[in-house]
Amino acid sequence: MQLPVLNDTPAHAEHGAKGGCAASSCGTTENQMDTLPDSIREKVQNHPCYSEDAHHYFARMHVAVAPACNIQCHYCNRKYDCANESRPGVVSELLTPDQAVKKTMAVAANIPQMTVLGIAGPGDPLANPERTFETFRRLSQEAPDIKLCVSTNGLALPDAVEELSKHNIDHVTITINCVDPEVGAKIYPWIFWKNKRIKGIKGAKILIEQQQKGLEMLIAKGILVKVNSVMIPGVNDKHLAEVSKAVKSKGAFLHNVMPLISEAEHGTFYGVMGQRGPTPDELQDLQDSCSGDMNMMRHCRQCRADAVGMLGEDRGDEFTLDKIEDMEIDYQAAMEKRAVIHQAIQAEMDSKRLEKAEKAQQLKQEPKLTTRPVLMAVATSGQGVINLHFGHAKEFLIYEASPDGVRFISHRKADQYCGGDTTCGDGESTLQVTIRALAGCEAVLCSKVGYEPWEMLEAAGIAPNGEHAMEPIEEAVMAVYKEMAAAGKLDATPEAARATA
Ligand code: CLF
Ligand code: SF4
Repeated sequence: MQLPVLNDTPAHAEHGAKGGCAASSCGTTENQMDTLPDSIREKVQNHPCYSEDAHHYFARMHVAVAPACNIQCHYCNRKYDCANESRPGVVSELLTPDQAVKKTMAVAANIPQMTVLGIAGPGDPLANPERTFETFRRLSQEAPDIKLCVSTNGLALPDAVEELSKHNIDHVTITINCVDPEVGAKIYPWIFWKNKRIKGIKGAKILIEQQQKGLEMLIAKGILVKVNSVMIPGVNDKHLAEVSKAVKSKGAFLHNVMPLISEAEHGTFYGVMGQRGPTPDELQDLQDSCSGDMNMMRHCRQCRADAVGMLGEDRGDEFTLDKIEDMEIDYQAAMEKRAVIHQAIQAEMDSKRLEKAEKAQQLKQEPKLTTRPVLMAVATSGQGVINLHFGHAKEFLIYEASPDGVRFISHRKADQYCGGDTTCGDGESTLQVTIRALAGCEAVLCSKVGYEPWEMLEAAGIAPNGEHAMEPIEEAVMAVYKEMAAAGKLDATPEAARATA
């Protein structure tokens, strides 16, 4: 069966978290998927956030039904969506539960790959329990094939666990930035607790206790927990490895360390105070150091509270309230169609997983290369293959190739070069900005690339490569790596150099 194309406009966009996946740790990888118990595999295999693999195939959507919040984070300006799960500085359209249900069913019928509905704002979903649970209750009855997911700061979590488990919610994200109230007091000026505003260390201590208690209660109920942490240099960066250990020991499934984004124009405390976010290298180093303790998510796009589509793309404009009002949805028929498509995608993923395992076996049989690792950028609109024109990419996935194999590292935003604006402020062309975003990469793999970008990429030391169109990403990256090694373009690793000295 031919899998449907997810979007006829080039996919992907925005959001600057630095990711990184690997054979070792990025969401749930293919290797790990084989070792998971069936009950957990079933929960993660089509969840685009909990499985790095699934995010190439499946989409999610959020409905912004939860306006209020019960704490204050120094990286938040309440004019915008909750920054614990969303990119700071965006405003989502607030929906009633009824509108949210309609919108979800309209999206599910039109984007059959949409498997997960999340509530992640614009405030804290559990600080708005009536609106949040009304939405979940109706969806679990009216659209039972959609997975339900929620993201919370954790303050009200213990009181909500029972209700969450009633609505068949298998996935909960808690944002845990610290397990030490002294660190917490630097992040949270106050919490609103039992009708009082509680400030400083005292407030942070209550928040941490509630988060940890909620985590334990969810695990006891068999609900999968992802922990988000915002990395704030000089505040909690040194502390997050401890957070990772602590949440893993309690049974959290995945840790998603996201970069602080603190633009002054967002008007947050940190933004105004000039608190910087981490550099991509700092973020990756922290993710790598935490990954010894637990699975790390590296493909997060810090979505808006009303995001629709594949991670990194936003198709919200196709589902505005006036548009869904005019849509006639036969959800029973849509569910049948969705089931067939999900099965086909799953079969394709399984067969790719087998192929990949075979290739990895073959690689082990070959004489091991001793060349240094190389970063490559890949243009894809999904399905795990190189299928996007360089000029249509709004983001590139970054992979590292080394003698040990290929691992996903992160994604980088690029302003669309063809069909988009041709200039971005500061007199730089969009193409120049895109090429700058690819700094550190030595090749870019895409389905096609035009003459002008080809020349500019080469001049920037990035080899353009359109020879692997429609090939699986990791295979193509390894093939290019081997070509570079065979052509003598790569130095030996320091270990190999020492061994031959
Ligand atoms: Fe949404 Fe979050 Fe559920 Fe995913 S997003 S509530 S777990 S369905 Fe995903 Fe978006 Fe990152 Fe969130 S990429 S911001 S981790
Ligand atoms: Fe803002 Fe979310 Fe923090 Fe509430 S929990 S203050 S909405 S970032």
